[in-house]
Amino acid sequence: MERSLVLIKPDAVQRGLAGEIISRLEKKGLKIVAMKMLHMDKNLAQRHYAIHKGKAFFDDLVNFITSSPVIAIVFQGKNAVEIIRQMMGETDPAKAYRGTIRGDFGIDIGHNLVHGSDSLENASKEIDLFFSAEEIFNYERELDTWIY
Ligand code: IDP
Ligand code: MG
Repeated sequence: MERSLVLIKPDAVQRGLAGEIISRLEKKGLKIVAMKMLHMDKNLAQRHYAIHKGKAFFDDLVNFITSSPVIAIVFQGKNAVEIIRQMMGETDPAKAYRGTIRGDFGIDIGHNLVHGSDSLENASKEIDLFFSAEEIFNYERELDTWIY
């Protein structure tokens, strides 16, 4: 089963949208296997967004993601990476379809509420940045036999 790292970003936590976002992903059938609240420091932010270093928005992005606590979650499920990207919607909420998290709740690209890994390779790297092996749970859910 695939795993993906989701961050409920500072704007979503501040706006009281954490429950709504987690609920959407849970109701889809994805399983939470790790979760924590943390205030990201600059070092973690720069490592998490290393691929964007040098871009015009990099400093704003690091300042934003470290401005207030986030909730980090590992979701597990078949095609979890792609399903979560679809449910998040386009990076720019103005272009994101209604029915997606960003399309329903966001307006500005700098305040797009949620992060989700964009590939299996990056998911693995990002999960390792936020969680130790002991913080990720292996458990069975009875309802998985009704999802798969
Ligand atoms: P993603 O979050 O949809 O994967 P990325 O291109 O990986 O989008 O960009 C990472 C984050 O950087 C975005 O979620 C957004 O918060 C921010 N970002 C991306 N492009 C811009 C921009 O042009 N202006 C301001 N912020 C941006
Ligand atoms: Mg990305």
